[in-house]
Amino acid sequence: MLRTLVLQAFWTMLPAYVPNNVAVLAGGGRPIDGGVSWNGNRLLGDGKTWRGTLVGTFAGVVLALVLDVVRESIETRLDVTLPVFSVKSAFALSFGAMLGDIGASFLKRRSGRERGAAFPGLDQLDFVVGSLGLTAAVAPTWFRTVFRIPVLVVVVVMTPALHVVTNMAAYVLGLKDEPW
Ligand code: CTP
Ligand code: K
Ligand code: MG
Repeated sequence: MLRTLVLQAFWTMLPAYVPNNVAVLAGGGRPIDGGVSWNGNRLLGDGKTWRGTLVGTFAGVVLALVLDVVRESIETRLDVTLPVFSVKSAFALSFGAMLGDIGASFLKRRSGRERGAAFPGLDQLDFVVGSLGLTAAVAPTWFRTVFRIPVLVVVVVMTPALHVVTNMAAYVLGLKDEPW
């Protein structure tokens, strides 16, 4: 029961987990805010770039479509029912995750935090809120079918833990400047 929920939650959220990590690898180039400041602080900062956002979003969508292709064989192997991603849901999960992270940087700058500063809680959940929010908005029927309450609960509990572990790993591997 819990095993099924964890597998379903993880599978469904993979297209939301991957974009921000790909952005770390792909980032660089022109910042989205074009260097503009507001009340003495950058609008978003140099850590939110067009390239990171585009490549990250694209990676999430491609991943979802690959998951669709391998779904049936994984279902048989793991004896679990897994959701099918539509292009719309794939895009919303992926781009929503990037939007949530961008929104968090906007809030960090408004509270005077420099690029890279930690904002515990927000750092771990920004992309979940963005991802679920955008998906609920643009693919409401898909959202209601896939994100049943128990799945949502597992997503909200499991994601911060996964976020901490993956960012720690990226930091140890020298891919990220800070472990959050
Ligand atoms: N990145 C990017 N575009 C994004 C998100 C991330 O290019 N939309 C890249 C940037 O190189 C960024 C790195 O991924 O520095 C790490 O992402 P993150 O930790 O979210 O950014 P920070 O640099 O820590 O900036 P912030 O304080 O605004 O979160
Ligand atoms: K972040
Ligand atoms: Mg950071």
